[in-house]
Amino acid sequence: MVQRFLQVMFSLFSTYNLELTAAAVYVKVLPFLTMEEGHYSLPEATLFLGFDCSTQSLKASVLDANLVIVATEFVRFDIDLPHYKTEGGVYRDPLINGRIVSPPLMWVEALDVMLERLSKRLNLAKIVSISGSAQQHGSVYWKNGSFRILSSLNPDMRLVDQLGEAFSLNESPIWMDSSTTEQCRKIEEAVGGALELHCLTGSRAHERYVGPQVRKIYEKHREIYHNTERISLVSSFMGSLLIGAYACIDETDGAGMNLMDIKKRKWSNVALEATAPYLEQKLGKLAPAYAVSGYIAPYFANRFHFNKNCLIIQWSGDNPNSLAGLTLETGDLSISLGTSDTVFGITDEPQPCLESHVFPNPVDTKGFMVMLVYKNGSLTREDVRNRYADGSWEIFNKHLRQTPPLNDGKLGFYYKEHEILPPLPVGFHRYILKNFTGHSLDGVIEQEVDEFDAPSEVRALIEGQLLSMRAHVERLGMLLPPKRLVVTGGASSNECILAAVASIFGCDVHTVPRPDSAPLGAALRAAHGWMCYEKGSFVPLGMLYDGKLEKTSLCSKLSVNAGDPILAAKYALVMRKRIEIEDRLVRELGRL
Ligand code: ADP
Ligand code: XUL
Repeated sequence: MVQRFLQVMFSLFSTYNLELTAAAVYVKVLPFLTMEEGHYSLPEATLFLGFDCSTQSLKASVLDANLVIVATEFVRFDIDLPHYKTEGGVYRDPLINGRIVSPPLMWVEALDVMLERLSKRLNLAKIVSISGSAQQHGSVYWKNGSFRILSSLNPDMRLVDQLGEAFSLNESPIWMDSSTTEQCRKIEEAVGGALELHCLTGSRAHERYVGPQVRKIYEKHREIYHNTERISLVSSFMGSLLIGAYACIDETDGAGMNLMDIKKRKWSNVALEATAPYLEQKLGKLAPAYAVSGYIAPYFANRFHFNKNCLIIQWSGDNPNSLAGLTLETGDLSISLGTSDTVFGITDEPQPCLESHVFPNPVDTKGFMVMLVYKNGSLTREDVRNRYADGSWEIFNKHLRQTPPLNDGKLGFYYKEHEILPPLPVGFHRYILKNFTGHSLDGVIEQEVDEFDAPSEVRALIEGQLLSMRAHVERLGMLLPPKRLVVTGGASSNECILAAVASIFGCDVHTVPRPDSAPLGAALRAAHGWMCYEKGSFVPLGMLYDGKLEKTSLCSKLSVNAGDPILAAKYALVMRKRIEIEDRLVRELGRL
């Protein structure tokens, strides 16, 4: 009875946008949390599930009560769901420059397939809470009247067979999209400039952010805008499926929209007005990452035998969840080498810098996460691998081993996609630094060339990507070398790339047991949200693992020792030259 009452309460809270805090509806219906040697112990035999709905796949990691991974699973969009005909999980519009989208129904079906797979391997009834990560900035448009479909799912049918008509836009703009440059400039102008918008929302206007995307839909497809009752981020979309109601947008992921007042963690009227009318009602409320979104919908309890008490904790972005899974502290830095490359850390006071993205700290009630983002990450490395290393990571690594550090002065800029940082269009630019001795830049001149030999291409790509990161982290004023540098994401399994990170950053490089830290972080946040719910208020995340980190799957290990400091100093010189060339390219070709 109590359970049913709470489910109804949660549905009502989500539907009518009432503020939902764990404390407000706190009733103890789950196993107890106990305090032991400075940390909280989760109840024996409980499991915590974390998802990551990323660009190319849906992944899952399951943690036990000791925070040890007991299962992982993934559904690859191109391979496991070939009927959507995506490439790398996306569609690139051949007619509209920079338009990159994904079908939201594919994410729905991926959840069907994922749960079918997990239910064959695990007793899902043991899962007490679920959270998730998703690619940031993607947006989903629910058609007027879709709440009814979402809240009355039939457990005898798959989700995909019930939600086909739920969207007013069947192709969701995603983080790779760069088709809204015009809207970005108009929004910045309306709020008083790029820096003003950065100070207000945490970022200048970015093409992939939801605000510019919504403004474009309002300007160009007004009927779609008016036929939309709710706009979700990919994160809150997936959370909505699990609770069978519209989930709030998480404050951290919500900062990636150019719509939220970063200091107040509330929608900003100024930014809303600069974007589109009646927007706030379509967005619903914001909620902190540790909050409960609701109980799992009866659909999942009936179809997959989840416990009806299973809590859904707010989903967040993949980068914020990685930060959680890597247990980052102030002074640490993480490099994530996934489909996108990102560099992020935590700070109390972010510097106003137009290149950075500032979000509320995803695992605390105060402080900020600061991040740099590159669109040309793994897919560009794959492209160069396919062109110059026969499509093989082994040959790619052989090229890296046989070329000297600093690449004999060969520098490359590889943009297979329109880049975010710097804002340059598609194109490859290659230079050879003449007269470079490694001691100073005096007399060094760059000569543009068409192509290098294959091994040098590979080294120029990797060194170029990492030098850019080091240079822009320096511009941000973050601690370098960091206290701890942790590398994650698919390419962090490549030891040659890790060795290049150690040489260029001149510090030790750490990794975590698995390269996919986003689903791991989500599973940890599921446990954290459950713990806060149990306590009836926010509890620091560290209370889950302080003093026992090394016994968990969260513990990072030293993978590569710091490179030679003399070499790191030489890289610093090349980095200065590279930034000079980059600034010039931006002046000549950039989208500003
Ligand atoms: P996502 O952003 O979709 O979560 P992942 O973190 O799962 O991406 O990373 C996927 C990418 O990892 C692939 O596109 C692939 O290029 C890259 N990858 C996998 N193995 C290697 C390797 N040995 N060397 C370099 N990159 C790799
Ligand atoms: C972050 C960003 C990407 C996506 C990739 O701002 O755009 O890292 O989150 O999934």
